Amino acid sequence: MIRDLREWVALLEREGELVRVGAEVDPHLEVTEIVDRVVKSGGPALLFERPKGSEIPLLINQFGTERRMCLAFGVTSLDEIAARVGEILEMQPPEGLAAKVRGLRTLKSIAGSRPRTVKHGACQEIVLRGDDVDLSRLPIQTAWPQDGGPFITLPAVITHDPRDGRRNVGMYRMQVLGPRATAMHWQLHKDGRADYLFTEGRMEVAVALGLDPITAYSASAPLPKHIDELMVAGFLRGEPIEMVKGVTVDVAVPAHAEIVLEGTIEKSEVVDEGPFGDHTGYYTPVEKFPVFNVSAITMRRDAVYPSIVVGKPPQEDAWLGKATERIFLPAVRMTVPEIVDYDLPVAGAFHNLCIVSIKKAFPGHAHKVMHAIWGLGMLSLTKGIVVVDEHVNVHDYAEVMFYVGANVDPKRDVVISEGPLDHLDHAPTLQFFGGKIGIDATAKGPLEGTREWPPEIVMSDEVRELVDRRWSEYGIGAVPPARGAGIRQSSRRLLRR
Ligand SMILES: Cc1cc2nc3c(=O)[nH]c(=O)nc-3n(C[C@H](O)[C@H](O)[C@H](O)COP(=O)(O)O)c2cc1C
Ligand SMILES: [Mn+2]
Repeated sequence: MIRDLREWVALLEREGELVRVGAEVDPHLEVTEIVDRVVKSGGPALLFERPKGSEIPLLINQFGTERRMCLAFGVTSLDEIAARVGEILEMQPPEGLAAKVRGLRTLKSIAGSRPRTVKHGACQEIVLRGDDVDLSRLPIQTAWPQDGGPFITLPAVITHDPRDGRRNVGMYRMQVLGPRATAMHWQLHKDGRADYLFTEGRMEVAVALGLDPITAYSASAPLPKHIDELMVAGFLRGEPIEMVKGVTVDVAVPAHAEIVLEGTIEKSEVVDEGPFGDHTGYYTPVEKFPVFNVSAITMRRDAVYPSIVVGKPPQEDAWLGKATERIFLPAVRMTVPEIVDYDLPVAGAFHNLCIVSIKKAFPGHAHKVMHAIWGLGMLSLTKGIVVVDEHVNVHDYAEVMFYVGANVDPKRDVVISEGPLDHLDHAPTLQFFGGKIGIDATAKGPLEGTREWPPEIVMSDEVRELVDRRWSEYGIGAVPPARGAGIRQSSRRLLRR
Protein backbone atom coordinates (compact mmCIF):
# COMPACT_ATOMS: atom_id res chain seq x y z
CA MET A 1 0.00 0.00 0.00
CA ILE A 2 1.28 3.44 -0.90
CA ARG A 3 0.77 5.60 2.15
CA ASP A 4 1.26 9.10 0.81
CA LEU A 5 2.59 11.16 -2.08
CA ARG A 6 6.19 10.75 -0.91
CA GLU A 7 6.08 6.99 -0.99
CA TRP A 8 4.48 7.25 -4.42
CA VAL A 9 7.21 9.55 -5.70
CA ALA A 10 9.85 7.19 -4.30
CA LEU A 11 8.17 4.22 -5.98
CA LEU A 12 7.98 6.06 -9.30
CA GLU A 13 11.65 6.90 -9.00
CA ARG A 14 12.66 3.31 -8.22
CA GLU A 15 10.65 2.13 -11.21
CA GLY A 16 12.35 4.61 -13.54
CA GLU A 17 9.04 6.40 -13.95
CA LEU A 18 10.07 9.84 -12.67
CA VAL A 19 12.43 12.54 -13.83
CA ARG A 20 13.52 15.36 -11.55
CA VAL A 21 13.79 18.63 -13.41
CA GLY A 22 16.42 20.81 -11.73
CA ALA A 23 16.21 23.73 -14.15
CA GLU A 24 14.02 26.66 -13.16
CA VAL A 25 10.73 26.29 -15.05
CA ASP A 26 7.78 28.69 -15.13
CA PRO A 27 4.41 27.29 -13.96
CA HIS A 28 2.97 29.97 -16.23
CA LEU A 29 2.52 28.06 -19.56
CA GLU A 30 6.04 26.60 -19.74
CA VAL A 31 5.25 23.54 -17.59
CA THR A 32 2.21 22.84 -19.79
CA GLU A 33 4.19 22.80 -23.01
CA ILE A 34 6.75 20.44 -21.49
CA VAL A 35 4.13 18.11 -20.02
CA ASP A 36 2.05 18.12 -23.19
CA ARG A 37 5.02 16.75 -25.11
CA VAL A 38 5.94 14.24 -22.42
CA VAL A 39 2.38 12.92 -21.97
CA LYS A 40 1.78 12.50 -25.68
CA SER A 41 4.96 10.44 -25.99
CA GLY A 42 4.16 8.23 -22.98
CA GLY A 43 6.99 9.78 -20.98
CA PRO A 44 7.68 9.84 -17.22
CA ALA A 45 6.23 11.71 -14.28
CA LEU A 46 8.02 15.03 -13.75
CA LEU A 47 9.07 16.60 -10.49
CA PHE A 48 9.89 20.26 -11.14
CA GLU A 49 12.19 21.05 -8.26
CA ARG A 50 12.52 24.76 -9.00
CA PRO A 51 9.20 26.10 -10.24
CA LYS A 52 9.68 29.80 -10.86
CA GLY A 53 8.41 31.96 -8.00
CA SER A 54 7.90 29.16 -5.48
CA GLU A 55 9.92 27.18 -2.95
CA ILE A 56 7.60 24.21 -3.36
CA PRO A 57 8.30 21.55 -6.00
CA LEU A 58 5.60 20.68 -8.52
CA LEU A 59 4.73 17.07 -9.39
CA ILE A 60 2.96 16.40 -12.67
CA ASN A 61 2.17 13.50 -15.02
CA GLN A 62 2.09 11.04 -12.11
CA PHE A 63 -0.85 9.23 -13.78
CA GLY A 64 0.22 9.70 -17.41
CA THR A 65 0.57 6.08 -18.58
CA GLU A 66 -1.27 2.81 -18.10
CA ARG A 67 1.80 1.37 -16.38
CA ARG A 68 1.87 4.16 -13.78
CA MET A 69 -1.86 3.84 -13.23
CA CYS A 70 -1.33 0.12 -12.57
CA LEU A 71 1.62 0.88 -10.26
CA ALA A 72 -0.62 3.28 -8.35
CA PHE A 73 -3.13 0.53 -7.72
CA GLY A 74 -0.54 -2.21 -7.27
CA VAL A 75 -1.97 -4.30 -10.11
CA THR A 76 -0.75 -5.53 -13.47
CA SER A 77 -3.95 -4.57 -15.27
CA LEU A 78 -6.74 -2.18 -14.38
CA ASP A 79 -9.23 -5.01 -14.77
CA GLU A 80 -7.79 -6.58 -11.62
CA ILE A 81 -9.25 -3.70 -9.64
CA ALA A 82 -12.55 -4.19 -11.41
CA ALA A 83 -12.49 -7.86 -10.47
CA ARG A 84 -12.14 -6.96 -6.77
CA VAL A 85 -15.01 -4.49 -6.99
CA GLY A 86 -17.05 -7.05 -8.93
CA GLU A 87 -16.50 -9.63 -6.19
CA ILE A 88 -18.28 -7.39 -3.72
CA LEU A 89 -21.08 -6.36 -6.04
CA GLU A 90 -21.77 -9.94 -7.03
CA MET A 91 -21.63 -11.35 -3.51
CA GLN A 92 -24.08 -14.21 -3.11
CA PRO A 93 -25.09 -16.02 0.06
CA PRO A 94 -22.06 -18.29 0.45
CA GLU A 95 -22.33 -22.05 0.14
CA GLY A 96 -19.78 -24.20 1.91
CA LEU A 97 -17.14 -23.23 4.41
CA ALA A 98 -14.53 -21.94 1.97
CA ALA A 99 -17.04 -19.56 0.38
CA LYS A 100 -18.18 -18.41 3.83
CA VAL A 101 -14.63 -17.65 4.91
CA ARG A 102 -14.00 -15.79 1.66
CA GLY A 103 -17.27 -13.90 2.11
CA LEU A 104 -16.35 -12.89 5.63
CA ARG A 105 -12.95 -11.70 4.49
CA THR A 106 -14.60 -9.60 1.80
CA LEU A 107 -17.07 -8.12 4.27
CA LYS A 108 -14.24 -7.36 6.67
CA SER A 109 -12.32 -5.57 3.93
CA ILE A 110 -15.36 -3.33 3.42
CA ALA A 111 -15.88 -2.75 7.12
CA GLY A 112 -12.21 -1.85 7.52
CA SER A 113 -12.31 0.71 4.70
CA ARG A 114 -13.85 3.60 6.61
CA PRO A 115 -11.43 6.46 7.27
CA ARG A 116 -9.84 6.42 10.71
CA THR A 117 -9.38 9.46 12.92
CA VAL A 118 -5.90 10.13 14.28
CA LYS A 119 -4.74 12.83 16.71
CA HIS A 120 -1.87 14.32 14.76
CA GLY A 121 -1.26 14.63 11.07
CA ALA A 122 1.92 15.39 9.16
CA CYS A 123 -0.19 17.65 6.97
CA GLN A 124 -0.24 20.13 9.87
CA GLU A 125 3.50 20.36 10.48
CA ILE A 126 3.31 23.91 9.16
CA VAL A 127 0.19 25.99 9.84
CA LEU A 128 -0.48 29.36 8.21
CA ARG A 129 -3.59 31.25 9.27
CA GLY A 130 -5.17 34.60 8.65
CA ASP A 131 -2.85 37.08 6.96
CA ASP A 132 -0.12 34.45 6.66
CA VAL A 133 -2.25 32.60 4.13
CA ASP A 134 -0.81 33.26 0.71
CA LEU A 135 -1.66 31.00 -2.20
CA SER A 136 1.08 32.59 -4.30
CA ARG A 137 3.56 30.52 -2.27
CA LEU A 138 2.31 27.48 -4.20
CA PRO A 139 3.54 26.84 -7.77
CA ILE A 140 0.01 26.99 -9.20
CA GLN A 141 -0.03 26.63 -12.95
CA THR A 142 -1.53 28.89 -15.54
CA ALA A 143 -1.94 26.14 -18.10
CA TRP A 144 -3.06 27.76 -21.35
CA PRO A 145 -2.61 31.21 -22.87
CA GLN A 146 -6.24 32.33 -22.58
CA ASP A 147 -6.82 30.92 -19.08
CA GLY A 148 -8.34 33.44 -16.69
CA GLY A 149 -5.47 32.95 -14.23
CA PRO A 150 -3.72 30.21 -12.29
CA PHE A 151 -5.82 27.15 -11.43
CA ILE A 152 -5.38 24.43 -8.83
CA THR A 153 -6.13 21.36 -10.92
CA LEU A 154 -5.60 18.23 -8.80
CA PRO A 155 -7.42 18.92 -5.52
CA ALA A 156 -9.54 16.61 -3.40
CA VAL A 157 -12.33 18.91 -2.25
CA ILE A 158 -14.03 17.70 0.92
CA THR A 159 -17.53 18.79 1.90
CA HIS A 160 -20.39 17.43 3.99
CA ASP A 161 -24.06 17.21 3.15
CA PRO A 162 -25.74 19.47 5.74
CA ARG A 163 -28.78 17.18 5.84
CA ASP A 164 -27.06 14.01 7.01
CA GLY A 165 -23.42 14.97 7.47
CA ARG A 166 -22.21 12.54 4.82
CA ARG A 167 -18.85 13.35 3.31
CA ASN A 168 -18.15 13.99 -0.35
CA VAL A 169 -14.79 14.26 -2.05
CA GLY A 170 -14.49 15.59 -5.57
CA MET A 171 -11.86 16.92 -7.91
CA TYR A 172 -12.91 20.39 -9.00
CA ARG A 173 -10.57 22.99 -10.45
CA MET A 174 -10.03 26.11 -8.36
CA GLN A 175 -9.11 29.42 -9.97
CA VAL A 176 -6.88 31.58 -7.80
CA LEU A 177 -8.56 34.93 -7.20
CA GLY A 178 -6.09 36.40 -4.72
CA PRO A 179 -3.83 35.34 -1.85
CA ARG A 180 -6.73 33.99 0.20
CA ALA A 181 -9.48 33.16 -2.27
CA THR A 182 -10.26 30.84 -5.15
CA ALA A 183 -13.30 29.97 -7.20
CA MET A 184 -14.84 26.52 -6.78
CA HIS A 185 -15.78 24.94 -10.09
CA TRP A 186 -18.71 22.79 -9.00
CA GLN A 187 -20.40 21.74 -12.21
CA LEU A 188 -24.16 21.31 -12.36
CA HIS A 189 -24.34 17.53 -11.93
CA LYS A 190 -21.74 17.14 -9.20
CA ASP A 191 -22.10 16.11 -5.57
CA GLY A 192 -20.03 19.01 -4.22
CA ARG A 193 -22.45 21.41 -5.84
CA ALA A 194 -25.39 19.57 -4.28
CA ASP A 195 -23.83 19.93 -0.81
CA TYR A 196 -23.42 23.65 -1.55
CA LEU A 197 -27.02 24.02 -2.73
CA PHE A 198 -28.36 22.22 0.36
CA THR A 199 -26.36 24.50 2.67
CA GLU A 200 -27.86 27.74 3.94
CA GLY A 201 -25.36 30.52 4.60
CA ARG A 202 -21.81 29.39 5.19
CA MET A 203 -20.26 25.98 4.54
CA GLU A 204 -16.89 24.70 5.67
CA VAL A 205 -14.65 23.13 3.06
CA ALA A 206 -11.25 21.46 3.08
CA VAL A 207 -9.05 20.82 0.08
CA ALA A 208 -6.32 18.18 0.16
CA LEU A 209 -3.40 18.49 -2.24
CA GLY A 210 -0.77 15.79 -2.64
CA LEU A 211 -2.21 12.42 -1.69
CA ASP A 212 -1.42 8.79 -2.26
CA PRO A 213 -2.48 8.03 -5.85
CA ILE A 214 -5.52 5.91 -5.02
CA THR A 215 -7.05 8.57 -2.80
CA ALA A 216 -6.30 11.23 -5.40
CA TYR A 217 -7.96 9.05 -8.03
CA SER A 218 -11.01 8.46 -5.87
CA ALA A 219 -11.75 12.21 -5.85
CA SER A 220 -12.36 11.90 -9.58
CA ALA A 221 -14.51 8.77 -9.36
CA PRO A 222 -18.19 9.22 -10.29
CA LEU A 223 -19.66 7.52 -7.23
CA PRO A 224 -23.28 7.90 -6.14
CA LYS A 225 -23.64 10.89 -3.86
CA HIS A 226 -24.19 8.99 -0.61
CA ILE A 227 -20.98 6.99 -1.02
CA ASP A 228 -17.90 8.44 0.66
CA GLU A 229 -15.02 8.52 -1.83
CA LEU A 230 -12.57 8.09 1.06
CA MET A 231 -14.24 4.83 2.06
CA VAL A 232 -13.84 3.57 -1.49
CA ALA A 233 -10.22 4.74 -1.49
CA GLY A 234 -9.68 2.83 1.75
CA PHE A 235 -11.17 -0.29 0.18
CA LEU A 236 -9.08 0.02 -2.98
CA ARG A 237 -5.92 0.64 -0.94
CA GLY A 238 -6.68 -2.15 1.49
CA GLU A 239 -5.96 0.28 4.33
CA PRO A 240 -8.15 3.04 5.72
CA ILE A 241 -7.24 6.68 5.15
CA GLU A 242 -6.09 8.42 8.33
CA MET A 243 -7.87 11.69 9.02
CA VAL A 244 -7.11 14.55 11.36
CA LYS A 245 -9.27 17.49 12.47
CA GLY A 246 -8.91 20.68 10.50
CA VAL A 247 -7.29 23.59 12.38
CA THR A 248 -9.87 26.22 11.43
CA VAL A 249 -12.84 24.18 10.14
CA ASP A 250 -14.86 21.28 11.46
CA VAL A 251 -13.88 19.11 8.52
CA ALA A 252 -11.51 16.14 8.82
CA VAL A 253 -8.58 16.19 6.41
CA PRO A 254 -6.26 13.40 5.21
CA ALA A 255 -3.44 13.29 7.74
CA HIS A 256 -0.79 12.46 5.14
CA ALA A 257 -1.70 15.16 2.62
CA GLU A 258 1.19 17.36 1.49
CA ILE A 259 -0.88 20.53 1.62
CA VAL A 260 -4.36 21.33 2.94
CA LEU A 261 -6.43 24.43 2.27
CA GLU A 262 -9.16 25.07 4.80
CA GLY A 263 -11.88 27.65 4.39
CA THR A 264 -15.48 28.59 3.88
CA ILE A 265 -17.92 29.20 1.08
CA GLU A 266 -20.84 31.61 1.48
CA LYS A 267 -23.95 30.52 -0.35
CA SER A 268 -24.50 33.95 -1.87
CA GLU A 269 -20.92 34.78 -2.89
CA VAL A 270 -20.22 33.94 -6.52
CA VAL A 271 -17.62 35.19 -8.93
CA ASP A 272 -16.71 35.11 -12.62
CA GLU A 273 -14.72 31.93 -13.14
CA GLY A 274 -12.73 31.10 -16.30
CA PRO A 275 -11.98 30.98 -19.09
CA PHE A 276 -10.12 27.69 -18.71
CA GLY A 277 -8.68 25.37 -21.34
CA ASP A 278 -10.41 22.13 -20.38
CA HIS A 279 -10.47 18.46 -21.34
CA THR A 280 -13.04 19.29 -24.01
CA GLY A 281 -10.12 20.70 -25.99
CA TYR A 282 -11.70 24.16 -25.86
CA TYR A 283 -11.74 27.06 -23.45
CA THR A 284 -14.79 26.91 -21.22
CA PRO A 285 -16.29 30.39 -21.00
CA VAL A 286 -16.61 32.65 -17.99
CA GLU A 287 -19.43 31.54 -15.69
CA LYS A 288 -20.43 32.30 -12.10
CA PHE A 289 -19.11 29.90 -9.45
CA PRO A 290 -18.87 30.07 -5.65
CA VAL A 291 -15.91 31.70 -3.89
CA PHE A 292 -13.74 29.66 -1.52
CA ASN A 293 -12.24 31.87 1.20
CA VAL A 294 -9.12 30.25 2.61
CA SER A 295 -8.79 30.45 6.40
CA ALA A 296 -5.66 28.28 6.70
CA ILE A 297 -2.99 26.58 4.66
CA THR A 298 -1.40 23.63 6.43
CA MET A 299 1.56 21.73 5.03
CA ARG A 300 4.10 19.04 5.62
CA ARG A 301 7.72 20.11 5.83
CA ASP A 302 9.20 19.95 2.31
CA ALA A 303 5.73 19.76 0.81
CA VAL A 304 5.22 18.81 -2.84
CA TYR A 305 2.45 20.43 -4.88
CA PRO A 306 0.58 18.15 -7.35
CA SER A 307 -0.77 19.43 -10.64
CA ILE A 308 -2.31 18.14 -13.85
CA VAL A 309 -2.87 19.69 -17.25
CA VAL A 310 -6.08 19.05 -19.12
CA GLY A 311 -6.57 20.10 -22.72
CA LYS A 312 -6.97 18.52 -26.11
CA PRO A 313 -6.78 14.76 -25.57
CA PRO A 314 -4.75 12.77 -24.91
CA GLN A 315 -3.62 14.33 -21.63
CA GLU A 316 -2.75 12.88 -18.27
CA ASP A 317 -6.41 12.71 -17.21
CA ALA A 318 -7.03 10.11 -19.93
CA TRP A 319 -5.66 7.51 -17.53
CA LEU A 320 -7.79 8.63 -14.60
CA GLY A 321 -10.70 8.22 -17.00
CA LYS A 322 -9.57 4.77 -18.15
CA ALA A 323 -9.25 3.67 -14.53
CA THR A 324 -12.84 4.76 -13.96
CA GLU A 325 -13.99 3.01 -17.12
CA ARG A 326 -12.46 -0.28 -15.97
CA ILE A 327 -13.27 -0.02 -12.26
CA PHE A 328 -16.91 0.81 -12.91
CA LEU A 329 -17.53 -1.95 -15.48
CA PRO A 330 -18.81 -4.40 -12.81
CA ALA A 331 -21.22 -1.78 -11.47
CA VAL A 332 -22.44 -1.02 -14.99
CA ARG A 333 -22.94 -4.73 -15.67
CA MET A 334 -24.71 -5.14 -12.36
CA THR A 335 -27.41 -2.74 -13.60
CA VAL A 336 -27.36 -3.73 -17.26
CA PRO A 337 -26.13 -7.34 -17.25
CA GLU A 338 -26.35 -7.82 -21.00
CA ILE A 339 -23.42 -5.40 -21.35
CA VAL A 340 -20.24 -7.34 -22.11
CA ASP A 341 -17.78 -4.46 -22.22
CA TYR A 342 -17.60 -0.76 -22.98
CA ASP A 343 -15.05 1.80 -24.04
CA LEU A 344 -15.03 5.58 -23.67
CA PRO A 345 -12.50 6.70 -26.29
CA VAL A 346 -10.01 9.19 -24.92
CA ALA A 347 -10.48 11.30 -28.04
CA GLY A 348 -14.15 11.55 -27.11
CA ALA A 349 -13.28 13.39 -23.89
CA PHE A 350 -15.23 10.73 -21.92
CA HIS A 351 -18.80 11.93 -22.37
CA ASN A 352 -18.87 12.39 -26.14
CA LEU A 353 -18.76 8.74 -27.12
CA CYS A 354 -19.39 5.35 -25.56
CA ILE A 355 -18.91 2.09 -27.44
CA VAL A 356 -20.71 -0.81 -25.82
CA SER A 357 -20.93 -4.50 -26.67
CA ILE A 358 -23.98 -6.54 -25.66
CA LYS A 359 -25.29 -10.07 -25.57
CA LYS A 360 -28.19 -9.35 -27.84
CA ALA A 361 -31.27 -11.42 -27.08
CA PHE A 362 -34.32 -9.69 -28.61
CA PRO A 363 -35.36 -7.13 -31.20
CA GLY A 364 -34.55 -3.59 -30.15
CA HIS A 365 -32.14 -4.78 -27.49
CA ALA A 366 -29.49 -2.29 -28.56
CA HIS A 367 -32.03 0.50 -28.08
CA LYS A 368 -32.78 -0.73 -24.59
CA VAL A 369 -29.10 -0.56 -23.71
CA MET A 370 -28.70 2.94 -25.16
CA HIS A 371 -31.54 4.21 -23.00
CA ALA A 372 -30.14 2.38 -19.98
CA ILE A 373 -26.79 4.15 -20.42
CA TRP A 374 -28.56 7.47 -20.85
CA GLY A 375 -30.11 6.80 -17.46
CA LEU A 376 -27.02 5.58 -15.63
CA GLY A 377 -25.11 7.86 -13.22
CA MET A 378 -22.66 10.17 -14.96
CA LEU A 379 -22.86 7.99 -18.09
CA SER A 380 -26.24 9.67 -18.57
CA LEU A 381 -24.36 12.65 -19.97
CA THR A 382 -22.99 10.53 -22.84
CA LYS A 383 -23.73 12.20 -26.15
CA GLY A 384 -23.13 9.35 -28.58
CA ILE A 385 -23.47 5.59 -28.08
CA VAL A 386 -22.45 2.85 -30.49
CA VAL A 387 -23.79 -0.63 -29.72
CA VAL A 388 -22.08 -3.70 -31.14
CA ASP A 389 -22.49 -7.44 -30.68
CA GLU A 390 -20.68 -9.32 -27.94
CA HIS A 391 -17.90 -10.70 -30.14
CA VAL A 392 -16.79 -7.22 -31.23
CA ASN A 393 -13.81 -5.79 -29.36
CA VAL A 394 -15.00 -2.37 -28.22
CA HIS A 395 -11.40 -1.24 -27.66
CA ASP A 396 -10.47 -1.83 -31.29
CA TYR A 397 -11.84 1.26 -32.99
CA ALA A 398 -11.18 -0.07 -36.50
CA GLU A 399 -13.22 -3.15 -35.73
CA VAL A 400 -16.02 -1.00 -34.32
CA MET A 401 -15.92 1.27 -37.36
CA PHE A 402 -16.23 -1.80 -39.57
CA TYR A 403 -19.51 -2.83 -37.92
CA VAL A 404 -20.84 0.73 -37.87
CA GLY A 405 -20.31 0.85 -41.59
CA ALA A 406 -21.38 -2.69 -42.39
CA ASN A 407 -24.36 -3.30 -40.10
CA VAL A 408 -26.11 0.06 -40.03
CA ASP A 409 -29.03 1.27 -42.08
CA PRO A 410 -28.94 4.90 -40.99
CA LYS A 411 -32.65 5.28 -41.43
CA ARG A 412 -33.47 2.29 -39.27
CA ASP A 413 -30.57 2.07 -36.82
CA VAL A 414 -29.85 5.61 -35.72
CA VAL A 415 -31.65 6.74 -32.59
CA ILE A 416 -31.89 10.47 -32.06
CA SER A 417 -32.91 11.35 -28.54
CA GLU A 418 -32.33 14.16 -26.12
CA GLY A 419 -31.38 14.58 -22.52
CA PRO A 420 -28.92 16.13 -20.07
CA LEU A 421 -25.47 16.97 -21.40
CA ASP A 422 -22.14 17.75 -19.80
CA HIS A 423 -21.84 21.17 -18.22
CA LEU A 424 -18.83 21.99 -20.39
CA ASP A 425 -20.15 20.79 -23.76
CA HIS A 426 -20.14 23.86 -26.01
CA ALA A 427 -21.84 22.22 -29.01
CA PRO A 428 -25.51 21.96 -28.00
CA THR A 429 -27.78 24.93 -28.65
CA LEU A 430 -28.70 25.07 -24.97
CA GLN A 431 -26.22 24.52 -22.17
CA PHE A 432 -26.86 21.30 -20.22
CA PHE A 433 -29.59 19.88 -22.48
CA GLY A 434 -29.64 18.66 -26.03
CA GLY A 435 -29.43 15.90 -28.59
CA LYS A 436 -28.13 12.37 -28.19
CA ILE A 437 -27.27 9.88 -30.88
CA GLY A 438 -27.32 6.12 -30.64
CA ILE A 439 -26.09 3.86 -33.42
CA ASP A 440 -27.21 0.24 -33.41
CA ALA A 441 -24.38 -1.59 -35.15
CA THR A 442 -25.46 -5.05 -34.02
CA ALA A 443 -26.50 -7.72 -36.49
CA LYS A 444 -30.23 -7.48 -37.01
CA GLY A 445 -32.53 -10.42 -36.45
CA PRO A 446 -35.48 -11.35 -38.66
CA LEU A 447 -37.81 -9.21 -36.55
CA GLU A 448 -35.67 -6.11 -37.07
CA GLY A 449 -34.17 -6.45 -40.54
CA THR A 450 -36.21 -6.43 -43.66
CA ARG A 451 -34.12 -9.13 -45.33
CA GLU A 452 -32.08 -12.15 -44.37
CA TRP A 453 -28.86 -11.22 -42.54
CA PRO A 454 -25.85 -12.75 -44.29
CA PRO A 455 -23.18 -14.79 -42.50
CA GLU A 456 -19.91 -13.07 -41.61
CA ILE A 457 -16.77 -14.30 -43.30
CA VAL A 458 -14.71 -16.43 -40.92
CA MET A 459 -12.06 -19.03 -41.77
CA SER A 460 -12.74 -22.53 -40.42
CA ASP A 461 -10.90 -23.63 -37.28
CA GLU A 462 -9.65 -26.65 -39.19
CA VAL A 463 -7.78 -24.58 -41.76
CA ARG A 464 -6.54 -22.14 -39.13
CA GLU A 465 -5.00 -24.97 -37.18
CA LEU A 466 -3.52 -26.46 -40.31
CA VAL A 467 -1.83 -23.17 -41.18
CA ASP A 468 -0.65 -22.72 -37.58
CA ARG A 469 0.93 -26.15 -37.77
CA ARG A 470 2.55 -25.68 -41.15
CA TRP A 471 3.56 -22.01 -40.79
CA SER A 472 7.31 -22.62 -40.61
CA GLU A 473 7.20 -24.72 -43.78
CA TYR A 474 6.01 -21.73 -45.79
CA GLY A 475 9.23 -19.80 -45.08
CA ILE A 476 7.32 -16.50 -44.72
CA GLY A 477 8.86 -15.62 -41.35
CA ALA A 478 7.40 -14.83 -37.98
CA VAL A 479 3.62 -14.79 -37.64
CA PRO A 480 2.50 -11.21 -37.14
CA PRO A 481 1.66 -10.75 -33.45
CA ALA A 482 -2.02 -10.51 -32.49
CA ARG A 483 -3.16 -6.91 -32.71
CA GLY A 484 -4.10 -4.86 -29.66
CA ALA A 485 -2.60 -5.17 -26.22
CA GLY A 486 -3.21 -3.97 -22.70
CA ILE A 487 -6.80 -3.07 -22.13
CA ARG A 488 -8.07 -5.28 -24.92
CA GLN A 489 -6.46 -8.45 -23.71
CA SER A 490 -7.04 -7.76 -20.08
CA SER A 491 -10.73 -7.06 -20.51
CA ARG A 492 -11.05 -10.33 -22.42
CA ARG A 493 -9.42 -12.05 -19.50
CA LEU A 494 -11.94 -10.51 -17.12
CA LEU A 495 -14.85 -11.61 -19.24
CA ARG A 496 -13.71 -15.19 -19.31
CA ARG A 497 -13.95 -15.48 -15.52
C1 LIG B 1 -8.19 16.54 -13.61
C2 LIG B 1 -9.65 16.63 -13.39
C3 LIG B 1 -10.26 17.86 -13.24
C4 LIG B 1 -11.62 17.97 -13.02
N1 LIG B 1 -12.18 19.20 -12.87
C5 LIG B 1 -13.49 19.30 -12.60
C6 LIG B 1 -14.07 20.57 -12.35
O1 LIG B 1 -13.42 21.60 -12.44
N2 LIG B 1 -15.39 20.63 -12.03
C7 LIG B 1 -16.16 19.50 -11.93
O2 LIG B 1 -17.35 19.61 -11.61
N3 LIG B 1 -15.64 18.28 -12.20
C8 LIG B 1 -14.32 18.16 -12.50
N4 LIG B 1 -13.78 16.93 -12.74
C9 LIG B 1 -14.63 15.73 -12.68
C10 LIG B 1 -14.98 15.36 -11.27
O3 LIG B 1 -13.82 15.23 -10.49
C11 LIG B 1 -15.74 14.05 -11.22
O4 LIG B 1 -16.96 14.24 -11.91
C12 LIG B 1 -16.02 13.56 -9.82
O5 LIG B 1 -16.82 12.40 -9.89
C13 LIG B 1 -16.71 14.59 -9.00
O6 LIG B 1 -16.99 14.09 -7.71
P1 LIG B 1 -18.50 14.01 -7.23
O7 LIG B 1 -19.14 12.92 -8.08
O8 LIG B 1 -18.41 13.62 -5.81
O9 LIG B 1 -19.11 15.33 -7.46
C14 LIG B 1 -12.40 16.81 -12.95
C15 LIG B 1 -11.80 15.57 -13.10
C16 LIG B 1 -10.45 15.46 -13.31
C17 LIG B 1 -9.83 14.11 -13.46
MN1 LIG C 1 -19.35 12.00 -4.75
